[in-house]
Amino acid sequence: MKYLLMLTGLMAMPSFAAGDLAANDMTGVSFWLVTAALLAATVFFFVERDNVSSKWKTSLTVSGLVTGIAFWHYMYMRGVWVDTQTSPIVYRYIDWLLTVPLLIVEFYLILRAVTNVASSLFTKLFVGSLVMLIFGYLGESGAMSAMVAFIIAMAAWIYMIQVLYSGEGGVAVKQASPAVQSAYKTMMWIIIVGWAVYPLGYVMGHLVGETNPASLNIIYNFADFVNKILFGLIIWHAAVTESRGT
Ligand SMILES: *C/C=C(C)/C=C/C=C(C)/C=C/C1=C(C)CCCC1(C)C
Repeated sequence: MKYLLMLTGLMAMPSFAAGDLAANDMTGVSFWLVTAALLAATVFFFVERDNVSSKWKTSLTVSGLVTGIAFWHYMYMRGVWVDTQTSPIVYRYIDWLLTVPLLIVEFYLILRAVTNVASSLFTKLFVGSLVMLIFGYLGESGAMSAMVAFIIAMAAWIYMIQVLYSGEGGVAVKQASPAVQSAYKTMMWIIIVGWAVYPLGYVMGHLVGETNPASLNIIYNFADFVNKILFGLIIWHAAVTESRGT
């Protein structure tokens, strides 16, 4: 209940966009849709903590924090978009800087719930994600060549996949319960296929022809929907299934 009150407070905040959303502005519409979905997901994850066993509660909290932090930034990002039709690069990367490490914590929690994991796994993923995001920002803000930044960020992302797939992560999960194993597999898909949508957005926005903020942002918004909300729902599903079984 207290969470609902908190969120109602958030919704009472003043409007963040000065202008109005145009009906033919599909990128703007996608900002609006994802903003609302992030708020709904945040309420859902916090309320659902009551329906899972104690070892899953932190995972749902982290999912709720990810969507909550993103909701906050989307309130500003959609305002920037509607007012200026340019990419809200700074808000976007501040959001990612907070939410990507939290998503990595989520991986770590899932593994730790079932087996001993080396904390070096977390460190490697954390460092990989920092390199990926820092170079993404440098490339998008024009501080360095968009192509060179892209190649370095791609290398960091591939390194993270390799750590999870063949490193500590892949080994540890073999001893886990079926529900955790399937959650982990789905999460691997999220990191490989779901996260691949971001570099696709970068390519469409920066590397083919003129800079194209409309394509870039509609793709990033879709990616956030998949990787923050869907990802959380997968964990929620595993948590509910496992909690019933015990
Ligand atoms: C909630 C936000 C998430 C999960 C953001 C993830 C972002 C990425 C996986 C970004 C990756 C990038 C590359 C792999 C290369 C080009 C630059 C980036 C930063 C878009």
